[in-house]
Amino acid sequence: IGSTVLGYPRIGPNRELKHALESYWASRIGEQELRDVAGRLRADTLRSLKDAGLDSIPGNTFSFYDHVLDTAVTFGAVPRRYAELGLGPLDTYFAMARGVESLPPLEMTKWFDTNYHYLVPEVGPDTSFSLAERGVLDQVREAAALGVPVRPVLVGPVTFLLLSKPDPDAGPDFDPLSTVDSLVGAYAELLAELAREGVEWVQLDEPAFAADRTEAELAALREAYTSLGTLPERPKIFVPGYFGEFGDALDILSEAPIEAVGVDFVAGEVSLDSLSVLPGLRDKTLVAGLVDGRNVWRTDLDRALATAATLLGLAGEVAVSTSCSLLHVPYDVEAETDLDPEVAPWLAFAKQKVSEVVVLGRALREGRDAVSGELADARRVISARADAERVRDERVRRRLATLRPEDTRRDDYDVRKAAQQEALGLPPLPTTTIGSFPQTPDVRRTRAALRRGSLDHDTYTRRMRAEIERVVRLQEELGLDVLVHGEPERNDMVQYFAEHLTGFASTEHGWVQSYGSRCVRPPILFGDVSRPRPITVEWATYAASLTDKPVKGMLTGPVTILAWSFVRDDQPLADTAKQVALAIRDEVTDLEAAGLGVIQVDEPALRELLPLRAHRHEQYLRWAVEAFRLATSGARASTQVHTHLCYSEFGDVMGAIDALDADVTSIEAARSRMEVLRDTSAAGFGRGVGPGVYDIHSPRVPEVEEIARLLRAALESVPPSRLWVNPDCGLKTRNYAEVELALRNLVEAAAQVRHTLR
Ligand code: THG
Ligand code: ZN
Repeated sequence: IGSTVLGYPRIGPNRELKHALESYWASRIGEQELRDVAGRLRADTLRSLKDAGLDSIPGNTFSFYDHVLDTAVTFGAVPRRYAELGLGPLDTYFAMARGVESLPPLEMTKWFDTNYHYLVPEVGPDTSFSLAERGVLDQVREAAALGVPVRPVLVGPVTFLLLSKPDPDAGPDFDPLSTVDSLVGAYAELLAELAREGVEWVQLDEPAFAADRTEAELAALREAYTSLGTLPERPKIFVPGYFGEFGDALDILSEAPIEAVGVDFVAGEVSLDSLSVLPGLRDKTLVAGLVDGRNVWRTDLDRALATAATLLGLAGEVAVSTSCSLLHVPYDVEAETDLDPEVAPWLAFAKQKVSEVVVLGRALREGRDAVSGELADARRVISARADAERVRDERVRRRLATLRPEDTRRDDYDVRKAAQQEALGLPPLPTTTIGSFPQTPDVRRTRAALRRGSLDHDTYTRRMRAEIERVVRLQEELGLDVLVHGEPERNDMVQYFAEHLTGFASTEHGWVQSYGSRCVRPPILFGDVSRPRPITVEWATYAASLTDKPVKGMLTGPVTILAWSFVRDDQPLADTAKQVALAIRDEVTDLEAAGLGVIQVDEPALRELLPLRAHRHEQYLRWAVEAFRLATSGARASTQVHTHLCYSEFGDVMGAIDALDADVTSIEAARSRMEVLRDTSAAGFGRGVGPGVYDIHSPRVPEVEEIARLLRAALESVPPSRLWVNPDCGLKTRNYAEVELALRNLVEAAAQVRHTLR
């Protein structure tokens, strides 16, 4: 394998795929035009990987929407309700991804601890796996025709089943993993066809084994690769596990009849001792993931080579790669013309990371002298970054060093509750929204014009104020109790704050796929963080000046800012979190001083950063909770602190949510029918809680009676004095027509249920 990468971005250097997909969905272009764009993107990727000099080039890295969905379709796991729509193959695929009018899409959830989302396959006792779709083979042939033999990449069969959920008709005890033999049989069919096509290597990713796994799951891994390894007709098999330590899975794979295993040396704390006791590795290729596939810093090549050198005696062959797929980083630093010139040389995006892997591969094969120039270059950059004054701000460090325990503690909740009731005078079951209102094309255009410099600042402010006024009037007219300004000035809740804090750099083209055609541009957190001046105060106070109702100030919490940024790797995440927390704390203080009596600090990514291995949970949750409390504990007792969390899997972090000590917590719950409330009461949660009663992920407008029913269900576990009424999440992706109707129903439902309380 020599030098390789585990995967590559696919949205296009200028988001060509996004634009083509959205045009296709809007019927502005046809299927052939979409396929042509896709073909050109694939060809460009192959050419650039080949020209860079990689020894082994990954194939099948393209996807129209999601690679887990591709795997499901490849092996025939298309739920009947989608097949029965009678659409062509591509539109059936998009129906699973996005839904159609009559049918919601498959569930979507986070890909391990990343900000990428995959579609959750459904598997039942009747799912019959087979090689149902031959797109993988098409991509292999297409690459061969371009003179680029590839190593097709697929999600491995065991990870695929571990990411799947039982289909709606499966019994309560059904475990998707029980179908592993049938799925492995389908993979075997594919492997045989790939071998006949002349494919030398195939890559089957098993990242699910970087998390804790049961004996039964490990046994399934052993059986799957024993069975695939002993097939009479197959390519060589390479199985990487990434996003953490491969652990027991590595023992199993080192004994399995396969040819290569991949280990993540960036995210995983891999001890050489643990590798040296694996005799099975001695006749295998160990693919060392030495270049960080998820972050944007230039690699310390000397250190990577030192690690590689220690591996040489342990495996039959040592190859080098990225730690995981490059899907999680942008394409090319060179495309950035506005990057901070001191920071730019410290960075490597996908294209630069490919070059780093190539250099490492040559150093291993030909000796360090063959690449001495490149190594010297990297050394210079690494030491420039380490010594840069820009990275350190002594005032920030002094402030952190002098923090006291009381800086993360507020008054007792009883005291706060009384003070807030006095200050705000809210009714039982108060109504509010999560913060953002629909982002109209007009608002987007205004922001873009300011950025381009084609709109002066005063006109921009005037237009934003007009939008805020519209949103405030609408909320007053609807009769909501706690209003928001609607966030028209924000593109993305993390990007916006990063643009206003020191220590962050922003990119122009650094898009990373979040799901389907949707992308984010993670900011780059390179140095000590501080807040030079107030960020949101101007907008929030303007909104407050328009109404007698309480207005809620809206901030993003430290954990979420870290989770959705590229973070520095030169100090513990916990320290970086504290710095961000102090910056948010300053904003809380200023909002409060400006008269805002309610302040929300969102932490939608709290669950996302939870480490994959349970033994690391406690430490993570400790600093995550501490950072939130540091951000919010400067607030007076009479100031009501809210937080908001997305995604339903809260079970693991319920204790931590409680420990945030927010006065009010709003959570996604509409789709899980208030089940989440049982978890909150089980965790002894004793403060305000707002289970979402309007699912904003769907265009459907809930009826009054439906919302009232949810509220009555909620009242079974939460007393009326603590229950809030709000949508599931921000409204920015919806349109005003839906939102107005839904909020009207929400206010009416709250009124009806309030009435029955007397
Ligand atoms: N911000 C960031 N990460 C996120 C979310 C976010 N991860 C989780 C979740 N929210 C992902 N959801 C979305 C929803 C919409 C979009 C992206 C991620 C989206 N992006 C625009 C697009 O692709 O056209 C671009 C947005 C922009 O102009 O900045 O619509 O909220 N960081
Ligand atoms: Zn949300």
